[in-house]
Amino acid sequence: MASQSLPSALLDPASMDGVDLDHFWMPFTNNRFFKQNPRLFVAARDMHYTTADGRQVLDATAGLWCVNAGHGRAAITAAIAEAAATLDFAPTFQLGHPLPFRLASEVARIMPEGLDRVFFTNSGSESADTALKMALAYHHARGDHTRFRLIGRQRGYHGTNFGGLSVGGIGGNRRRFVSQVWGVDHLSHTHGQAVRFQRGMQPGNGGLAEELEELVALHGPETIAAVIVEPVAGSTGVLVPPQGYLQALRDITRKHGILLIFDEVITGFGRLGTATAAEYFGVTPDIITTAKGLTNGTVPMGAVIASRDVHDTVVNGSPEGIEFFHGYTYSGHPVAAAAGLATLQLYREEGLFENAAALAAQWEAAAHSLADCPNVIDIRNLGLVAGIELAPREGKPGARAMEAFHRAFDAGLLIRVTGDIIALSPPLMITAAQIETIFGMLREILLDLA
Ligand code: PXG
Ligand code: PLP
Repeated sequence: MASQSLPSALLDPASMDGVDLDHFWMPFTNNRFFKQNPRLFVAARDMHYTTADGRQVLDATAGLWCVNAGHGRAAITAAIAEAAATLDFAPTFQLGHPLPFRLASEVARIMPEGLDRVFFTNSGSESADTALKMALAYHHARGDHTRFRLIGRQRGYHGTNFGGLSVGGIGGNRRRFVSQVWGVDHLSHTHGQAVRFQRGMQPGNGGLAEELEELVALHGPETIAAVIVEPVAGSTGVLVPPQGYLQALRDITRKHGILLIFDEVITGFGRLGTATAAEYFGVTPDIITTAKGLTNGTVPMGAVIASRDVHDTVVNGSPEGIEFFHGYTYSGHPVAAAAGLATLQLYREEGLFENAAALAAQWEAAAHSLADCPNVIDIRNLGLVAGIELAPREGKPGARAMEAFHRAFDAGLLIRVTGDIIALSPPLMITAAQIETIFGMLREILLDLA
């Protein structure tokens, strides 16, 4: 029965037997360095990973901003196993099954008032491209055929597919891929150089949102379909918006008939202590994109939540037949939808968003306690997110933070670095004591780092 014993040996994540590092071309990785210096996790439970050499590593990043309920949660893994055993796959093109309908209702329940039509994807990148296409479809259905421009923001991250890449504003991700979506423009990012070590939101909007009026004047409002922003920019290194900025964007987009998209792939599902950043800031966009925390990172899935108006305009305003020519084989996949249902239930039962809100002030104080460490040039925070910016080493941008990352890993702490910025975003199940541990360990590392 060799054919039956084979899979479990292959699937054992705790065994390095027969692992060859050559074939997996790793994403966003220095492959040549990694394969000389591999760092592997083999298990995870609650707030900790276990490494291949048997050490515990405290997860200060919720994996990649996605494991909001903590690792290895039994209710979620049981739901996944049951769904896989009961209905492994069923199409959602012209057919259906109950799970994505149930999950869509549960997602709609925690979205801002009026946003209750849910389109499923498999990632944040697909969510971004889906939202942009929805915006184009919306204007088209209204007979507004000249609105094709999409506006993003410098330093924005909306994934790596062509749409999200085009509105995104991270040069390194874009430069080698010349064939991008046409007609895109960008707002300035929101990081005021003058304001450093600001706790929470930056004061004053500084006229940043009003730049949108300039783009409207430049291109003509009748050519602009949508503006997409992360309410708090995550991937680029935690940029918190100034007070009033998002509301001003809302006012200007509404005035000109432009749709506003919040990319909440990171901020969605409790990161700021509320279900969405839209709720946190009290500003309701027309479309919200999510992924990551929707399934607690267990099964790939994203969701794009549209306003009733956007949905009804596209669905009722299209000719007979398919209304929106878009979708993925796995949109509403049963195993992912089951994971999503169990995840949302866990967030609710354990009050995890509330826990994040309750700990945000302590998190802020602990993060800013690092202000006196050498080479720390800025600290930013909101909810359970913090960015700690280090001065770059002369001629070697990113090297200092990367060394901090390696030292932290070896000391038993998982942090995330982007350029010379350390980004922290722990599972929302974190305790007050674990917050002190994270920043205590970071202090030791920073004090010792040249
Ligand atoms: N939008 C936003 C706002 C994101 O943060 C995506 C879209 C793309 O999601 P997918 O699932 O396609 O990766 C993201 C993802 C980091 C890091 O280290 C951030 C992301 C992904 C991986 C690493 O900051 N954000
Ligand atoms: N490429 C080919 C050749 C396909 O047939 C399909 C789907 O049928 C895709 C890409 C898209 O795959 P997905 O629906 O998983 O995004």
